Amino acid sequence: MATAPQSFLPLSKISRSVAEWVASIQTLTQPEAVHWCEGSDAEYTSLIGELTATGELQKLNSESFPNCFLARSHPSDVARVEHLTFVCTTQREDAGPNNHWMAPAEAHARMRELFTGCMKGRTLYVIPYCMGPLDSPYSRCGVEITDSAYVAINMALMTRIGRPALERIVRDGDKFVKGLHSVGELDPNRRFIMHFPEELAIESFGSGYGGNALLGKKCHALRIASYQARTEGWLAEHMLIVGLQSPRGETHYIAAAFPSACGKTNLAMLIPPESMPGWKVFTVGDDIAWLHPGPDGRLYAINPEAGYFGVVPGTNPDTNRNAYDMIRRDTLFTNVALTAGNDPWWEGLDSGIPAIDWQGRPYDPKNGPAAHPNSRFTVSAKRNPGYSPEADGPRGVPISAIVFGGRRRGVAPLVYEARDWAHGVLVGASVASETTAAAVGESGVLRRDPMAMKPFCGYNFADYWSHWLETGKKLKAPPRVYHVNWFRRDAQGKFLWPGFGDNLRVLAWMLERCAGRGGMVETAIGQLPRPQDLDLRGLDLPKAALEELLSVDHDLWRKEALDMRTYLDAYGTRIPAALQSELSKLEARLAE
Ligand code: SAT
Ligand code: MN
Repeated sequence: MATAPQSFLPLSKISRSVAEWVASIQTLTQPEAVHWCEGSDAEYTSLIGELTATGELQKLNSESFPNCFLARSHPSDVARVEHLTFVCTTQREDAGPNNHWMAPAEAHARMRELFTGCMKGRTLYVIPYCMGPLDSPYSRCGVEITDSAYVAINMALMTRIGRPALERIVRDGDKFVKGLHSVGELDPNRRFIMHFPEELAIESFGSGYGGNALLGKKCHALRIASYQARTEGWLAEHMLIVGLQSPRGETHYIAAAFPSACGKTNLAMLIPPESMPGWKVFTVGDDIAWLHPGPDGRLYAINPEAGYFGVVPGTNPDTNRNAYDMIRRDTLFTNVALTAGNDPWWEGLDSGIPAIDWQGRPYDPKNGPAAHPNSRFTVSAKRNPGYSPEADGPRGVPISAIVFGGRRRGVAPLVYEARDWAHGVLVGASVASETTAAAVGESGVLRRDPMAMKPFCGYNFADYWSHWLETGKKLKAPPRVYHVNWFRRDAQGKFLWPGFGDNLRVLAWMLERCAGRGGMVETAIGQLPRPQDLDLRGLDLPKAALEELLSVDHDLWRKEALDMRTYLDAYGTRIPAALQSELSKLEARLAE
């Protein structure tokens, strides 16, 4: 418990180990000033004021977008940089073929050189944060040191920061993740995001953008936490958590993993179609889930975050009414365009005209989209009209179904159900998806992205799949496992499924299955709904489209299984035998 006198202590006096670490970083980076973040509203307002004064933030039209601001990042600093992101374990094999690896001593030496004196003339911000509700046994804390006030205000919206987090660190016995960040000179040639899972440490230099710089998010809550989760017996996953209340009044929670920029925020905030009256949707989280086997043998989830860092383009009243309303106040926008009236503008909005593009130039279609395709909003989850009252609960929510998905033109049907947990692990491990603008590199290239964790798993995937299989054994009532593909296209390249709110039709079938009611047909890849098993009332979907969406082409799937085998081979003998055997069983079923 936090003791009353601590509330009066200066932040620098609450935890001796945090203070000592801060002092050592101060010596290394030589900042002009040190600012310990309290986490108060007044502090947020004053940081915003400072950033507006320097021009790093621009106030938006305060009538249409009250308390909203625009940040423009350096044009070469607009997404995560996977090729510069490293997992630094003592043994190379512990990082696995899924990660870039560097020996810890070499990584520390390189980063030391970059950090030496890098904060001269700047302010060092100390941001104590708690990932998860402050009173949850499942939450874990960290401290981010940064020289970016933009990072500080984003962390204030995205996590629980300040004094209460620091008090929790003391209650945790001074155990916390040390995250050191500097924007440096924003030079893409002097940019590294290093993770030291064995030391619970992160060192990030040279980028001010999202997942590279907000260290509580991908760096801590996924890469470091996945490693920590394996040793402690839980799972840190790239999953949204959504509660669905059926017209019968039953509420079930689903956790769903999709790669970045594949619609997790939209699914987490889904608006039921008018033709499905009586359904209610509650958001617990939109990006990350920490999953724990609970005392009753079910799997429980908390959202370690407290806000959303969502993709802006495409957000409009038809695709996501709640998100559209949510970001009309108290929101930070990064890399969107502006109208002449100083409103934010992005592709997919049905009103307004862009006047200034995301780089601050007069808008000219010759320069590409007005808003960057990976432009983002940062907003507190409390602004979401569908925010679940359970999201702040310490025990988390019980998960009935786990969903994996990717962005695929073909092969994967609209939905299928795994035969059991072990088969579900293969289904998750087989996720493949076309790349998006969330990471630097070519978009639209198909790559394997197991459990949507390719960029985020802090250790060897082979060990990670073993851990998944072991976790299943601890569950008396494991969630059912599904795979979905909202992005299947016809021969002309047109999407076959409307997506967005209509995805509820697929989720509703899953819940019927979980309740032991939903119908299905057995196929080689798993169980699929028959057309009559889906609630399609009010949806104008051509019969041929539905048939294609629910089809399983054995020739294509044999190729898929072969490709999966080649992919798994890269992991050598560490691959769990149970996963190999699930793949062999799939191959045998496809050969029949
Ligand atoms: O990594 S970010 O936090 O910038 C966003 C994402 O890729 O999901
Ligand atoms: Mn994500």
